[in-house]
Amino acid sequence: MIPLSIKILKNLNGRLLIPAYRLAEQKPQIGIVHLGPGAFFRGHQAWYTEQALKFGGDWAISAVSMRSPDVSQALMPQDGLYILALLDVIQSYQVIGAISEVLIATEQYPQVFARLTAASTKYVTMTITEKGYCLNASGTLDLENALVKQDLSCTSQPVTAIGLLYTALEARFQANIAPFCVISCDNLTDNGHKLRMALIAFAEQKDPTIANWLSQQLISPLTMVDSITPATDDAIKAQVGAELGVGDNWPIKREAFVQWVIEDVLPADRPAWQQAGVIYAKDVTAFEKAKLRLLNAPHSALAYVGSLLGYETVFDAMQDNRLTCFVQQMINEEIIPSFTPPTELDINQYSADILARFRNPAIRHLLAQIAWDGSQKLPMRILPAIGDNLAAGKPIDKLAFAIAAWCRFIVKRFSDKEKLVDPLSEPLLAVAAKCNGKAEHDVALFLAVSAVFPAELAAHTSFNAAVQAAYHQLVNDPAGALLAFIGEA
Ligand code: CS2
Repeated sequence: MIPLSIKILKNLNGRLLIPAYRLAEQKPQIGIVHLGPGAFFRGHQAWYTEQALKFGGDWAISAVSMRSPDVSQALMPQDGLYILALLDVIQSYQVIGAISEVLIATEQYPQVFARLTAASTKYVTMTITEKGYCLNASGTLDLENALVKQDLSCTSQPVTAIGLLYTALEARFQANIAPFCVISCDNLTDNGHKLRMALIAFAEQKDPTIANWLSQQLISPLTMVDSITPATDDAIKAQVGAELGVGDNWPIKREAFVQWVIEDVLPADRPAWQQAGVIYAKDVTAFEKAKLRLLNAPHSALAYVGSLLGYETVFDAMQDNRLTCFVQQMINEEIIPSFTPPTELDINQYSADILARFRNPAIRHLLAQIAWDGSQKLPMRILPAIGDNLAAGKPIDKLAFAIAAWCRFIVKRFSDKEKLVDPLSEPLLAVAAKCNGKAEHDVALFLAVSAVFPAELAAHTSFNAAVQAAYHQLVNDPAGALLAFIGEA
C-alpha cells in the first residue's frame, strides 16, 4: 500500500478526485485558521473549502488543535492530505488538500500566534464543540470557569479557545490589523452571536478599548452546519486501503448530504464557498432551529432511549418500530409545533429526509458518540423546544421522555461502572450515586444540576411531572415504557 502524499497525487488522478491546485506552481497561501480539526470539520468545512479552492484564492487552511497531537501526527507526514469517503447508495472518494499545515496550540504556540495575527489570515472557523465556548446556562461566557479565570489572570499562553482568539485579536488591534472574521460551526443555538458576545465579555475584563473595537468590527455570522460524520474506525481505514490501494493515517467518512448556511454578513473577500454550495441567508436562526430540533434532538433521543434498549448504532435503532414510532410522534406532536420554520423549507419533507438519512445502511454511527456530552447538547437541542412548548401550553411528554432517558443512561453508566464522556461527568455521576430508583427523588437531583437546567424550567411543575412519569416507567422496563408512550400498551 502506498502512503498518501503529494508525491503520489498524480498517480491517483483519474481514480478519484484530487486537489490539483496542490500540484500547481503557485499554491494557495493560508487565509483561514481552523480551531478543532476533528472529523466533522474535515468532512464538512474543509470539503467546502476544497471545492472553493478550485476557483482560486489564498484560502488554504491552517488547522489548529488546542492540545491533541493526534491530527498533526496523522496528517503532517502526508502533507496535510486525507481521503474523504462519501458513504451512501453510491460511494465515492476524494483526496482533500485544503489543509496545508496542522499545528498544536500547546506545543507550537508561537506558530499559532503568528498565524492568527498575520494580516493574511482573514477567517477563523471553529468546531470546538459546545463545551469549548465555556458558556454558562444562560449562554454567556462563564467567568467562574477555572480555565477562563486562568486565561483572564495570566499573560502567558492561553488555554481556552476564547482566550487564544482574544490574545490574537488584541495583538491585531495593537498592530492596526482588522480583526479576522470568526465563524462558529458548532451545533449551538445562536452560535455566532454567543461567540461574539463571549469574546467581547472576555475583552471587557481585559481591556475595554478592545471590547469596544470588537463590538464595532468583529464579524461573527450565525451558521447552520449539517452532515452526518461518524468517527473514523478501523473499517473505513481498511476499506480505503483495499479499494484505493492507498495508506491513509486518518481517512474521514460521511454521508453524501451536506449543508452549510451562513448569515449573509461576510466581507466580499472570501473563499468561493457559494460556488461550492454554501447558502448565504439573512435569517439563519430559523434554519438553525430546524436543524437542531429536527435532526439533533431526535438523534439525542435515539442515543439515550436506543442505548437503554441495547442498540449500538443509529441505523440499528431505526430498525425498531417502537423507536421510530416514538421519534416520529415526538417530531409531529412536539417538535414541529414548537417553532416557525424557514419559509423556504417544507418542514415535513425536511424531517422525513432526515429520518431517511438515519436509515443509511452505509453509515455506522455509534449511539455512544451522540450520547457524549449530553449536559452540553440537551440545552441546545431539546430544552429550547420544551421551554417554547410550555410557554405556549403545548405538550412536552415525548421530549421529557428523552430527558428521563438521559438521566437513566447516566445512572446505568454509573451502575455498570462505565466511563461517562461529559465535561460534567463528576457532578452527574455524583447524582447517579445518590439515586434510589424513585422518580420524584432522582429527577429532583438531576434537575438541580443548574449548569444544564435553568432554574425556571427546573421548578416548572408540568416539566417535573412529565420527566418523573417517564423516569418512573423507564426504571424497570425501558421497552415497556416506550410502548406505553407510543400508545400501544
Ligand atoms: C450528532 C451530530 O453527535 C451528535 O451529537 O447529533 O454530530 C450530528 O450528526 C450532526 O450535527 C449532523 O450534522
